[in-house]
Amino acid sequence: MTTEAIHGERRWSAPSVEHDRGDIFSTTPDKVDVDKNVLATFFITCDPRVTIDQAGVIIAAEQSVGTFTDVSTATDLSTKTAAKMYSYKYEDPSGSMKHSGWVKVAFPTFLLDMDNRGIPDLFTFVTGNWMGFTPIPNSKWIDFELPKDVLKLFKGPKFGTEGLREIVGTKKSRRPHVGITIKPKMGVTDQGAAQQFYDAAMGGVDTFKDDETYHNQWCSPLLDRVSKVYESLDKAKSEGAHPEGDYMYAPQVTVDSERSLEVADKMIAHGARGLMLNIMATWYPALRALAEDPSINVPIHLHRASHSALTRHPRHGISFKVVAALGRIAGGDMIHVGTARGKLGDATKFVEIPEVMDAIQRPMDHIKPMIGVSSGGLTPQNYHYSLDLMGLDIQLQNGGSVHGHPWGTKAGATAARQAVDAYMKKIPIDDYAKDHPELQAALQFFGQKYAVASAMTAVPELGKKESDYRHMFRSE
Ligand code: RUB
Ligand code: CA
Repeated sequence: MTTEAIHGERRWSAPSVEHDRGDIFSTTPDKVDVDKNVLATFFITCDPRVTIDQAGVIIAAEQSVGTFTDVSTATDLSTKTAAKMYSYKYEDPSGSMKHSGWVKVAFPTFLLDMDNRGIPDLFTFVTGNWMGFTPIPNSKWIDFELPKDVLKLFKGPKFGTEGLREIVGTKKSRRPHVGITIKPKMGVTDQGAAQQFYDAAMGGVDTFKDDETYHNQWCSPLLDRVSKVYESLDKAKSEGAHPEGDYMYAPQVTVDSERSLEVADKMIAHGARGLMLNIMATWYPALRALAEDPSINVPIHLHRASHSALTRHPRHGISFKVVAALGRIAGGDMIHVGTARGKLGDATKFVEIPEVMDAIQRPMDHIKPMIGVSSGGLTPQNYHYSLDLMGLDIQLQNGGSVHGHPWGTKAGATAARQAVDAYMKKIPIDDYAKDHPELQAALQFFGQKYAVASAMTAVPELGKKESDYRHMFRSE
């Protein structure tokens, strides 16, 4: 006896390995109304029983009105409420390998409640259950587009690239900003942090921030530190440091969401003119609450510690491009995007970083562009890789390279600014270093120390080419 005989007339069935309801859950690109659908691109690898177009149908079904079997409760309304796979492409262009590739799915906006549920709703629909599906063991969310009406619900960055340049005083020069992080990561007192930043300011650093684990330390209470750091930066300014503009120190406001506004308000009352939030730890609601609150009139620096747990696997997870673009929509003014070289750099970054920069800086209606923060084992010697890849609207975020300079923090900061000047003047850094002793010392010190590491990251892993990584990031 068939299932239909037992249950009566079949109205419609959810696609699964056995069923295929492309008639309900798929369409063609020309039939997708971009004003009425959230579009998402995934790179997937399927069980050999399933081709990627079937997988696209499975995704669209599970994330809208399908389940693993027929259900007697399905109505005509259910069939009209379907998400649809509208495009797919096999990874192997010859078509002989049909089990991995790109699928694009359109989620009708009437399914979502972005007005009230915002980005959490987007995640629930777009990544939902299906990324754990047995027939699709690997999947990566690599891109998305929101209709204009949905984008209008978000305010985006209050400051963005131009607002930050206004504060730092670089609207004319258009040079990259030089940032500094407290080091060591932990165990620095509030007074110690203030001293580090004073020295860095005297050497020419523009912006200052906590490290990702440094927050309200027993040896450095948050609010005391905010006051002390700003006193030291004001002192540096009164002594002639940073004549171009203002300072921005972004102390960390990565706390439970319901406390973020209260903590931020206190920080601002103690003089904070910037905030740092680890978007991966709080996720988007905390950011949006801060960014869209009228009382928070300072830029928000987005750290991303722990993003690799989600973004690093080439075939599974969520691309950092998606994470960063949502950070922009939710109101971050600057965001870590990595380095091509240095302790976190590898050949994948040469492909990934331009994609991320495009996501945070391309025109997007009223949503302002962000500054990309390049960080992780940066030294004056490897700045140019980041600058070539990312352009000038970036912040070169230093830690070890400045505090680890053989002559100390002030000389390290001076060397950092000299390296930026050399780049802006298009003078080879070794030539520029000849009459800039701090830079010369930095190049010698870090050149010897990291020659092996730099050489390793300069060579694509296991003989692979950059193009071998494209599928991780490109929509195709
Ligand atoms: C940099 C640092 C940053 C991470 C972030 O310190 O601590 O938090 O590198 O990396 P240092 P990313 O300059 O001493 O390495 O920007 O890739 O998220
Ligand atoms: Ca750090």
